[in-house]
Amino acid sequence: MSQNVLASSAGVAAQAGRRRTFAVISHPDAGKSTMTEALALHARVIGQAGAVHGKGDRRGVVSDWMAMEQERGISVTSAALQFSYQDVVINLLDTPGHADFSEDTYRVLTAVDSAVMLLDAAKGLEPQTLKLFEVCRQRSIPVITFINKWDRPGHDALALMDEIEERIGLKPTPLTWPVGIAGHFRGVIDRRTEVFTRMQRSPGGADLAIEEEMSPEAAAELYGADWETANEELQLLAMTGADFDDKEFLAARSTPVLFGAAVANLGVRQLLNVLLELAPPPSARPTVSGTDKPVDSAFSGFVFKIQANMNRTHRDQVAFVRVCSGRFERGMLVTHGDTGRPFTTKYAQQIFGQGRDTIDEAFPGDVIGLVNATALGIGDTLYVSEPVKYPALPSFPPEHFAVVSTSDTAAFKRFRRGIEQLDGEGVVQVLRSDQRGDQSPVLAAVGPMQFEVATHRLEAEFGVKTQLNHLPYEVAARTDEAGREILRTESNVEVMTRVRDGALLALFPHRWRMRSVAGRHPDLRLDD
Ligand SMILES: Nc1nc2c(ncn2[C@@H]2O[C@H](COP(=O)(O)OP(=O)(O)OP(=O)(O)O)[C@@H](O)[C@H]2O)c(=O)[nH]1
Ligand SMILES: [Mg+2]
Repeated sequence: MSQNVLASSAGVAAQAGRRRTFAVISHPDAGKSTMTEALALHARVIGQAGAVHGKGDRRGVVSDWMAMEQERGISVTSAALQFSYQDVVINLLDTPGHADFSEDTYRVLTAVDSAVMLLDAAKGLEPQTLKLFEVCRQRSIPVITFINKWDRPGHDALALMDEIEERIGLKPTPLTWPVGIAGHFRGVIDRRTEVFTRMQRSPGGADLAIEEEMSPEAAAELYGADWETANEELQLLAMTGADFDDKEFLAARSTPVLFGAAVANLGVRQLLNVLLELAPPPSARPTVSGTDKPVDSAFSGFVFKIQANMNRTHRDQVAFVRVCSGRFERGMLVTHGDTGRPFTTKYAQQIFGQGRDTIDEAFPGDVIGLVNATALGIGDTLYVSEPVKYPALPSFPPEHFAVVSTSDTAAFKRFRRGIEQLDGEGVVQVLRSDQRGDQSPVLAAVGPMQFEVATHRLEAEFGVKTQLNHLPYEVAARTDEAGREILRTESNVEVMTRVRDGALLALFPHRWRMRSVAGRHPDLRLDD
């Protein structure tokens, strides 16, 4: 299904220069997985969109490989795809839009050099769009905006530009401009070359769009009022100085904008070309010591995701590593920064949704899958020669808590293994309570959908039916042994140990309850 695209020869810097590593982000349902598929189709990796399972069907989306994703038609976990296009190696990360999975999305954003933000033309800016734009701004991640679903009725194009500028404070610099309002998509004018490309959905929509460059006269004749409106809008844009500026884009102060419809492959080629032309290749990466690690120094990388049981024939655990510097060679002995132990990388793979191929080498920007790397945890650094440590990955305070248990005593070993696995992947956090004992671990989540994924996977992958008993807590704060003693005197408060790192967490029903307890015990340590 996939091809090994990691050609050798040229030096590391040159190899890094031909990588584009980006995440596709947005509010749920804006079309990220569809766009992922469309981009891969375009690069001719997949013969036809959806060809993996059934024609043009949403279920065929390669990046939504998990059973639950296919059943529900939503992404619950991020997925990596690698493919080559022209002379460039693309590492694409499709992220889940739902806020409950935003920890995963934010981790992915630490592993990319830019992001493609999708906006649903009919919905404009949605809550998750705003949050994600803000994260990108804080982290100085350049964002390319794609106004999607232009094949359906939606907002006015200029109004969308105003919304981006006013509500996000990011200057939109459209690279293409649509002819025809949302729902009457005729094609786009390239603002830099002024060339109009007429676009039509291929019959059935599962193949590349049919494109045709057309002279202004022919377009005016064919599209009359639509053509005139588009040209008036272009004049307005020119007057407001909404022109692309490389520096502003790379500093995450402006965002190039394109229009299209991923489901019909309209505007996808233009996006791919913009990614090649404008998205930044990997560059020197900040380390905790304060210095930046140059891409052409010795190999280093970090784990940003762990995922097990990706398909029935590979029931193993994969650690996803973003290569930050140097040349990676399969089998090379690297140091696991967090333990100082040597780690052999015999089973290195290129991941393509659920599929995978052995790879022999990789370069900065690439995402590699290390199979059965059970010693590795999320956020761990790997390197050769000079020690290096990359910053810790963002983690969110949990706000939902539930006791998970199984009445199937014969399955208890599998239950334990499953819980450990989900903890390692960060699907949920696992807490241990002295009162409740080992049989009844407590799951902690940022959002309740994480619980659904956890119980679904315990059943599907470990064969254990479980029950959840939700706990009436909404806030967790770090405390210490002395704090545990103090809190024994308080009702409606429980202290539990986070299994992953042994941290003691005090759970409160509300923030005000936490404040009132803290007020009564000035010596109590509580950090949230
Ligand atoms: N009309 C139209 N529908 C689209 C377009 N792109 C995607 N869709 C549809 O929108 C729905 C959601 O698409 P997805 O690709 O799953 O959206 P997503 O952003 O990956 O969703 P999450 O991963 O759950 O956040 C599906 O029914 C798609 O077929 C488009 O350009 N036009
Ligand atoms: Mg998706």
